[in-house]
Amino acid sequence: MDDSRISITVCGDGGCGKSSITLRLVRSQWTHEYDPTIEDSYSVTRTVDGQTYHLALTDTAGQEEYRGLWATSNLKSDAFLLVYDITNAASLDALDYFMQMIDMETEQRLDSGGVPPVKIVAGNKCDLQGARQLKSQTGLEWARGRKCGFMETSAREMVNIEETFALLVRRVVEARRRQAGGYTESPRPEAQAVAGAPSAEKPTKESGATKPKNAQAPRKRSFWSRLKCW
Ligand SMILES: Nc1nc2c(ncn2[C@@H]2O[C@H](COP(=O)(O)OP(=O)(O)OP(=O)(O)O)[C@@H](O)[C@H]2O)c(=O)[nH]1
Ligand SMILES: [Mg+2]
Repeated sequence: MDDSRISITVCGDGGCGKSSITLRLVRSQWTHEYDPTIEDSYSVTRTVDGQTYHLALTDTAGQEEYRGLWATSNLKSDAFLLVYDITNAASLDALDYFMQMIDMETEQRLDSGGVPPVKIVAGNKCDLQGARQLKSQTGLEWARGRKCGFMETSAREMVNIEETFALLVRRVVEARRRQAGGYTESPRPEAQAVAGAPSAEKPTKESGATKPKNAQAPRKRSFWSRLKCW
């Protein structure tokens, strides 16, 4: 196995921002327009903790009418980014559909001694604070309960995009190491959740905060100090 290759499938409800997140990472591109995806693939290289990784990203269909076209090969990914829209409560419920498929895949891999897939939940559109329907705490608890990491992101304002993918990479590296060391049990929820998680909803305005390109947030910084929401 080539350890530098990591496949990531981006999934979630229609319109939650999967393509916007993916295009931000791949091309630093942003558009207000909404063009529902059927399926798009991208390759991108990133250096995380001094190691270069080749990421193969699959941006999948969220709209229900296109979900039937979901390739079963998407489930073979090393990692899943499960995206919801913080301004649309139904988009978090919609993640149950994807989570069920991923859980079945996880069981199969554990049964066959494979590496279980890494799962990170992203609450996107965190720039739209006035329209927020889901507290960060709600998303975090949803993610923790399902053994997923958690981030809030904004594709529009480029908040936590690089950080989310760096987290995915680190978790895949950890999962592979764990499996190589003979520990095949599913990772503990607390090990999968983001360190320094919030104890309560809090205002997150950080005016004048700038994020260096390709910034890798140091792990000791708190979740909230890395979460720059307007
Ligand atoms: N304000 C704001 N709008 C966003 C953000 N991310 C995406 N959008 C907008 O939300 C709409 C849908 O975004 P897409 O990225 O196409 O959504 P998608 O999840 O790929 O949708 P499907 O391909 O149908 O599954 C577009 O109009 C985007 O401009 C964000 O972080 N903030
Ligand atoms: Mg899309």
